Amino acid sequence: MALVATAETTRKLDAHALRADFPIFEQRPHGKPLAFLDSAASSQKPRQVLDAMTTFYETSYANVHRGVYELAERATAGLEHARERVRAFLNAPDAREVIFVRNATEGINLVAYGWGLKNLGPGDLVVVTELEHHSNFVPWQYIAGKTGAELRMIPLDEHGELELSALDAIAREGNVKLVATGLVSNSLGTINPVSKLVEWAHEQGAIYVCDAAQGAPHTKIDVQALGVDFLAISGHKMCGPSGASALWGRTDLLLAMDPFLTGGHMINSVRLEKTTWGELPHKFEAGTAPMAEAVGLGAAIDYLEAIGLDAIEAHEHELAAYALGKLAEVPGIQLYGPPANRRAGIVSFNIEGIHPHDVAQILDMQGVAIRAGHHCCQPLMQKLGVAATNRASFYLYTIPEEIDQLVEGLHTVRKVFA
Ligand code: 7TS
Repeated sequence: MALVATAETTRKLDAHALRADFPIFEQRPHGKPLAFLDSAASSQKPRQVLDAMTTFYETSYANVHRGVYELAERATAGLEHARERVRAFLNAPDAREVIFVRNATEGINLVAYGWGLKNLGPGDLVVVTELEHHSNFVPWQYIAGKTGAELRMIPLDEHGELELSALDAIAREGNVKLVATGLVSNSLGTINPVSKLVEWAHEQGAIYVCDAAQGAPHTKIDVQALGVDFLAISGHKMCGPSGASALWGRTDLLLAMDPFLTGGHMINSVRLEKTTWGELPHKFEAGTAPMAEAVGLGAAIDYLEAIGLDAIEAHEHELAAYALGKLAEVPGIQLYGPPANRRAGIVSFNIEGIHPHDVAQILDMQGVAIRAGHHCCQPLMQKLGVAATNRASFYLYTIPEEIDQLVEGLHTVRKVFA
């Protein structure tokens, strides 16, 4: 098949060639080529990332920030180089604003506890959307409950896009203190108008928290251009290893916040009467850092930037358009979410009369890995009126043949259940 090149695209990636970087594709599950269509849950890792981590373990491993010996200094330099790579990736003003966390969930919880507990109270509103992943919903619901603040949801329209006309009515209901939304929906692929949301949040005197777990792998992020106050990324969804992600926050906000986790490394001085907190970013990095993992994340950023985020984004749009077109030909299919040009490489669907788990299980026998369930988006599932969907998600190494394999697999699923 031929993919349609978008007019704006300057660089085009060669997914067939890039696959050679990913050892996982060497295997043949159930004797079939692996069609890995679950990158939104976690991406595969290129050899470049695995090698960077192995080299770090083999040549530069020691605990960071503590030793005066050369090895510890080299390990510290590795970690701090990775921090600088994340800073540049997000165009953050200062590397001290980049805090290493285990995952995006921890980054969002850090803000919920560190900022929310201190700044929210009765009469305040925390605004999220019906699209949110539980990681950007439950922490806010929980902290609102603890502080007496209330949660409000920006509703979705029939395309699965935010109904911004609802914002004024929300503002009339109370004191909007915090707005937290995703950049890209993990279920529908919807790309949210973050700049508009930031502008509205700031007009209300609120801060804006961006869950960029799905946005960062897909599109170039510039925290200064977006104007966000906090932004969480998920390293394992953008070719990095599990265990190292980052939260970026504005210096003034981070300085005024309470720490999230306390203990070793995050202190300035510890006395019987009182402990004082360390400088940024250490105040928020209690305990031993995910050192090798952070080095892996830095290598993942090198890898993504060498390909080009613009090329990755264009590739995903092409795949989404191709998949939506091919899937629409499957009888009894219900597709969810916006048109291809307004979504990332994520497609959710249901096949009439067949439970998503049955669909996914039969597809597995054909080498096709997709996800079935609520995708940690139960409020969205409620809105769609379903308990679960099937979800295929794409990344820089996804090739159209994998989508063909999915569509063929779905015809088999229908035969089995006929
Ligand atoms: N936010 C969004 C939008 C996500 O998609 C996810 C994970 C998270 C936050 C949490 O990220 P983590 O780094 O804490 O793991 N999404 C999914 C998914 O769609 N299927 O499995 C995990």
